[in-house]
Amino acid sequence: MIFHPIQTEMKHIFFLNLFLLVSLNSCKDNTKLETPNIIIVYADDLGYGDVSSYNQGTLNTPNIDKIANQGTRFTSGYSSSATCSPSRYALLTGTYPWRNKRAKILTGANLIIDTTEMTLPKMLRNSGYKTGIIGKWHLGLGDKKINYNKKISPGPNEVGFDYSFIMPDTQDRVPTVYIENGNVINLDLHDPISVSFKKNFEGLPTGKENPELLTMMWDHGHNGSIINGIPRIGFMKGGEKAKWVDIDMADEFLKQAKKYINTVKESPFFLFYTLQQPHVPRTPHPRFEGLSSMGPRGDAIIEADWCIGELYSHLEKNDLLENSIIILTSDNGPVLNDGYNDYAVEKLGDHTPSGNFRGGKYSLFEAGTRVPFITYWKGKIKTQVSDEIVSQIDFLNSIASLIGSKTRSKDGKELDNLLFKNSGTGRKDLILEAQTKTALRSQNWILIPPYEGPKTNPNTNIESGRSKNYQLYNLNFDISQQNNLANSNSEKLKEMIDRYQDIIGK
Ligand code: NG6
Ligand code: CA
Repeated sequence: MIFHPIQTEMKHIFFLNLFLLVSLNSCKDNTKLETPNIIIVYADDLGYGDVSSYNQGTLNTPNIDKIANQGTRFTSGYSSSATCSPSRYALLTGTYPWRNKRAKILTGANLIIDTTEMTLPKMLRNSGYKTGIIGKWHLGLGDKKINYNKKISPGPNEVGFDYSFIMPDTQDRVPTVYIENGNVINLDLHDPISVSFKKNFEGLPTGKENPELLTMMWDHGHNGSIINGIPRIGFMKGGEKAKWVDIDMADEFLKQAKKYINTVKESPFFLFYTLQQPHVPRTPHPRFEGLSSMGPRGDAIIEADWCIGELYSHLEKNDLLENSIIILTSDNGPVLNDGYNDYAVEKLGDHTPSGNFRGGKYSLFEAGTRVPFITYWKGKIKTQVSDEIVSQIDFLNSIASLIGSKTRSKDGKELDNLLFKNSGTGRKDLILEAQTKTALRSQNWILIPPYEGPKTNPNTNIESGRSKNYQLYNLNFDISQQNNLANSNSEKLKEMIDRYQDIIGK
């Protein structure tokens, strides 16, 4: 039979349709081929008890609760470290931070992720995703002395992100400028930026010498350059037009996040939305002032909660909720006085940022790393509470497994069933880290090996978790780690030490 041109075209359409039908069906059967958008909302220093759905504190976070109440809320979800840079390193690489000597709190440092290392955004990009980070970075920039007046590289764009709009380190560290794809926003070459963490630039005021210029007083550290009335860590000169406005930071990151979603929504995308709240200096926009009655720390959490609600509505308006996984968590536990006198301690009232847990940010005790941890996927993840042990270090492997990528990291587990499919079990063991010291959680037991150093940091008033003796706790009966069983249960102690040494390789 001879086809006329029009018939030939119809034949093509017929076979094309048949092909599409077959491939669609095979997609349906093979759930591995799902490519939902991945959005990780990463708060900075948000405590387990700061989120009201965890039923611990007195703050109200209705927008996070709405997501938690339609998703899986993990009660044993961990960050990999009790401080920021190591946690972020582990989340992105799936490698324990104590394996990388440079994964400590960074100040003006160079990039600590090797550009040849596998990362979550690289894995996703290799699988056809657009990848973007908006918010705090704090993983270092460049590979030699950073020149902020030129394109800065390597940075997020060299370790897997197609797009980056970042605050380089923290809100309390200079330079107080945003960097988009390696370029300082609003850079004026007639007013170049210089940065030093050693000494001040001649003639410029500092928090230490000019307290009369401050709108927020420092308590410990934080007495370098004054920017927007706030004294910072380090010294900065120039870049007047490029300096961020602290009270607008949350709105700026949110605006950029929405803009990013609008740009990439036609393809699968990964958005790492890394909020700056409630890290110091806490500078909620005036419209949130007073809403918590806990001063700037509480107000900043209300502001972060609002941002999360706005992001959710934006996804909803764009019909993206069914096809987007939202993960909400925090980089480390809470701290009240982290260097500024902002009344976080005085105005706390009955609120308990650490929940029932002992310690806080910087601590080897539970509150250092046990954080809010919520997964949401409309129509897929059920409303439930899970007590299984999960860690941010598992994101890379779990997401890879979910989307059918073969990439795996060194230390992550494939917990995609548990995180995204309402079934499966979590980890048995997890190494916890705080300021380069490590501990082991194994099932419901905690082992903290002996460490030198102060028991409590006099500035933050947080217990470090360190002791000259072994500590052994059974979280089943002692969630607040009050009864050290190291002496009374030598058998368990030995088993835990062996397990710890097995993993840590000592
Ligand atoms: C500490 C800062 C603290 C905070 C922290 C980093 C002082 C005295 N303290 O060195 O304020 O910036 O670094 O926090 O300077 S993190 O959440 O990014 O790890
Ligand atoms: Ca942090």
